[in-house]
Amino acid sequence: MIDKIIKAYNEAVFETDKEAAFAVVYAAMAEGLSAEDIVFKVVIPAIEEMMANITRDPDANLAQHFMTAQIAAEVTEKMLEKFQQPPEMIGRVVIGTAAGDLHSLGKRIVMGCLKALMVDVVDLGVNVPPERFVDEALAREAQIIAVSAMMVHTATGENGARRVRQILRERGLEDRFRLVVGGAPYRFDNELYQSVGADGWAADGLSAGKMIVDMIRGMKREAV
Ligand code: B12
Repeated sequence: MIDKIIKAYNEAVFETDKEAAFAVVYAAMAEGLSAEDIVFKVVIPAIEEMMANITRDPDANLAQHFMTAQIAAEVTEKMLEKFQQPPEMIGRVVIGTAAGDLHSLGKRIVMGCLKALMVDVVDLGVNVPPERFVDEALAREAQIIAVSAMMVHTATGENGARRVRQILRERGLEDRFRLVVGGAPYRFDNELYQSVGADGWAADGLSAGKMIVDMIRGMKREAV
């Protein structure tokens, strides 16, 4: 039964048909599949398959990429309400696009993947001043500050991740938060994240989600 559901869900996602994806999910629940199985056996593998397709085919359709994450986030949010035991959220991320940068699609894909991986996400939007990343991370008790930047000057400039790192240092908050970055400039130069003072980077939404989950788990282990 599960194979049939996975196939139908993947087809709906491939067609970027959110309604069809939800119809598959609700039909599967009517047949007895649990909300937990839908998230962990259907939704997350679908993101993995889409990312694998994109890696194989650099011309893969952006709409499919985007909608896979969007549908994953929405299905996960609905399923969380139906989990038998309230799921333990792994941690919290504040995410935004660097000051001066209005590109939002990559960030939204990362958010979709994080939600499907049980990470709470606070979306600060686009064009976010560096001080706000830090203030919100403190106010929301996040573990991770995530800065998306699609342009070279917003990735490397003085008002992006570099400044966030400086503020963390000035306020003595470096032990409290990890800083992660992503976006096209980091894909072209895999060492760039270090020169802007970040603790990590990832090339796509799913790797971003997994890196952040590992980082939060590491922080929790260190705190024990
Ligand atoms: C779509 C797009 C736009 C759209 C944005 C719509 C939107 N709402 O996002 C619009 C039309 C608004 C736009 C505007 C501009 N754009 Co534009 N845009 C693009 C384009 C074609 C695609 C970007 C995109 O969405 N990629 C798809 C997503 C899925 O990929 P991604 O963002 O890299 O995200 C993935 C990973 O990087 C990672 N990731 C992303 N964020 C994060 C964060 C973290 C923490 C982690 C871990 C991972 C991670 O996971 C994501 C999901 O897998 C790129 C070209 C390109 N091929 O990259 C140019 C591009 C980025 N734009 C560019 C430019 C110059 C501009 C403009 C200045 C154009 C102009 N003259 O007005 C303006 C800038 C406006 C501004 N101030 O921001 C240049 C930047 C050049 C440079 N070297 O700096 C590019 C590279 C085009 C080019 N070749 O010249 N743009």
